[in-house]
Amino acid sequence: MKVYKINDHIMKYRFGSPFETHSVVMQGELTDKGKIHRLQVQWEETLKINYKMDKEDIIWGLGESQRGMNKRGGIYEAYCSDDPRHTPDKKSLYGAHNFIIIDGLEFFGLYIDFPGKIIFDIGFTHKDLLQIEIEGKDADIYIIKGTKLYEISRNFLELIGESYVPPKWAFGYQQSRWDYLDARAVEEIAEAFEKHEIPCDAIYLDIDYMENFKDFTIDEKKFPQFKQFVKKLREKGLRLIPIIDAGVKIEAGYGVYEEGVEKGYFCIDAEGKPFVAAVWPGRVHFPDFLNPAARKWFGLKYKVLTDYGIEGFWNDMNEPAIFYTERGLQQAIHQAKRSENENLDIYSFFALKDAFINLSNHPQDYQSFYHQVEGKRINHHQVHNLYGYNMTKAAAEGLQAIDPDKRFLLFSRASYIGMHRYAGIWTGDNHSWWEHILLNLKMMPSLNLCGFLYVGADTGGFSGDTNAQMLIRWMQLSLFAPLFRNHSAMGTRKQEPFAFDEESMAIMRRMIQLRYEFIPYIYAEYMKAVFHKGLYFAPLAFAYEDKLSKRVEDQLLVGESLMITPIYQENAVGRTVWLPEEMLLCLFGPGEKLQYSVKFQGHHYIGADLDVVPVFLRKNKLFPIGSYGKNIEALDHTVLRFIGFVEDQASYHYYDDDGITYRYKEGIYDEIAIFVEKKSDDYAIHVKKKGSPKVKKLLFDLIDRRGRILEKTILLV
Ligand code: MIG
Repeated sequence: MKVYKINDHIMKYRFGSPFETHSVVMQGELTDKGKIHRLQVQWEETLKINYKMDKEDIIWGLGESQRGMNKRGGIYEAYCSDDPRHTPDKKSLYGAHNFIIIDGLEFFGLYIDFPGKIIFDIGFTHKDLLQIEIEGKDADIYIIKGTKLYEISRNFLELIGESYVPPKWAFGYQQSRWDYLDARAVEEIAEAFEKHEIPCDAIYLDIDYMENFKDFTIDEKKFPQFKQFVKKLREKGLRLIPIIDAGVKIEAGYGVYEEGVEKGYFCIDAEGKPFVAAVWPGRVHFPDFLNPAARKWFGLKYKVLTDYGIEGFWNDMNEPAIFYTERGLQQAIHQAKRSENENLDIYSFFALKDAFINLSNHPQDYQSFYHQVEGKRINHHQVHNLYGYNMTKAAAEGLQAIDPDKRFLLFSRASYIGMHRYAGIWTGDNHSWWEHILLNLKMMPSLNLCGFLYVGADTGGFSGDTNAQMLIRWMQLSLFAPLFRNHSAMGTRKQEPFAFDEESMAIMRRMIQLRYEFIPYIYAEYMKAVFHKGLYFAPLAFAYEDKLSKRVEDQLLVGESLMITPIYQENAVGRTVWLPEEMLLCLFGPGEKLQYSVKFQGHHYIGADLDVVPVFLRKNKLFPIGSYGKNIEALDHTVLRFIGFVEDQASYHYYDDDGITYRYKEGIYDEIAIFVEKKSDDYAIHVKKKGSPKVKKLLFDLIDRRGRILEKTILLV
């Protein structure tokens, strides 16, 4: 083992010679200070880490995974998986995010940089034992210290580097469905948004826009004159976001396939031939995204679409998902033939059934292909978790080369820490289940902790049928998520806002309008999280250290000022909430007029009919709100309203920038520093601007502990 000091808070312990994942951006210096204190490490066939947890210890982290924000009690597997049923027993989802914080008697973060499989048994087998088994001998282990949860997360986020920043329009509402089969269908959706006056920024293109599911092609029959089509929608204020799949179709005459074979850019099998798997288009090859040349080649292919005017992409099936391989298929067919004249009993029947069910994403298939890295052949299974990450890195680098100053929308399904610097993620194929609203809520802060800030779930649920009420309640959570997208699967009930009755649609319209009204806050808080290595979504424990707050699993802090308490039970007209301190309850509903009430610390039952979003404003904080518009570009922020709950003094940093370039990196952005001080019966307000903010007038609704509202206006000159 080699020990490196990264900085005053972070130590790295290197076992063997790990595969370079590029997940961290800090190197550190070799020191001779030995042993990982606090952890028991066994280095044999595999690397094992054991830790005896205290009774009260809470374990945060693991990004995209099942169960609670507190991971204790569960067993998890870091192995990017395409599993379309996210039931609570599932050990892995699409991402591998190996960062946890141990919060209790001892207090530290633990990051395991290892590209293969890891089992995190967090008090599952034995309630007090944290047992981590790394399937290999070569790994980097980081210990991250801090005296507060926020410090540990900040130190970790510094270690892994600045998170991806999408264009500002990507904070608008986005409509998707795996069912918009041709240009006409897309146009109908666009027209419906216009007709019903529902704001929207983007419409998604799922696999059907491609010609026979071939990446970087357009089906000209279904989408004739694509360039004009993109332009036409753009004129309506909408962007089109096409999907890109990891598998490249094997088809003579298809350029991407032929070039890939010729240049040796695909993963290979044991004999050195391009590895064959089957996904959408039938047989495909997988680009070898660990090979920099292949990455560059694939990344530049996105130009085919950017040349049509496309400004955003979602990368799918990049775990990579495998429907079947020839090996598995032959085996299953063989088994079926053998069973033909048999009297199938419980064992033989299930064996037959399983032979087909287990065809997809079979472990043996992941072990039977190879990457070529710096002249070495590496079995895919050992670096499995880097695949989607590097596909997305390829895309990000390609897009950067295509248009260096332009921010593109980019998010991926599979991921590994490090990818957060290049793109966001969506949380994959969830269901229209009430339980998944809650799962979505719990996952958001865990993802932020692992660097992924641009995140969101398929609002309304991907699989299964939603109803209007579920979609509305889900929107009430998603309207705070950086990625607010409604997406659903083919064959399920339609779930665009106008697919329901008038009354429900009106509520959904209002929810989406609220999203646009909150943009000044959402965008500022997102960008500040990026710059200051903070969390956009955080568990209450990150701001309140009392015992009760640490255990709250169904409320979230959003940015520095807000706490949200979404409703996730069918037919509920309110819920119980825990207030760690006195807060201001703001009820956002159908009308313009807001209802405020001051709530004391403690448990409360809060009424919230279906058309009402309860939002809590923390004490001595401000919440900027604008007016809505038909899309992000149409927002008029010359007037902003600041709601303040001020006991003695409050400050807020409002941030904005051009929303489309990286000029903010050179310090070109707008800022308004606001400081409010309570003076017996009045308030003194100071504002200071930087840059040239569009805001000219600031309206204040200042509320004190007794619930008295004072309105003030400040002109910004
Ligand atoms: O397994 O492209 O998660 O969002 O609609 C289905 C079709 C393949 C999975 C994605 C989903 C997308 C779907 N894809």
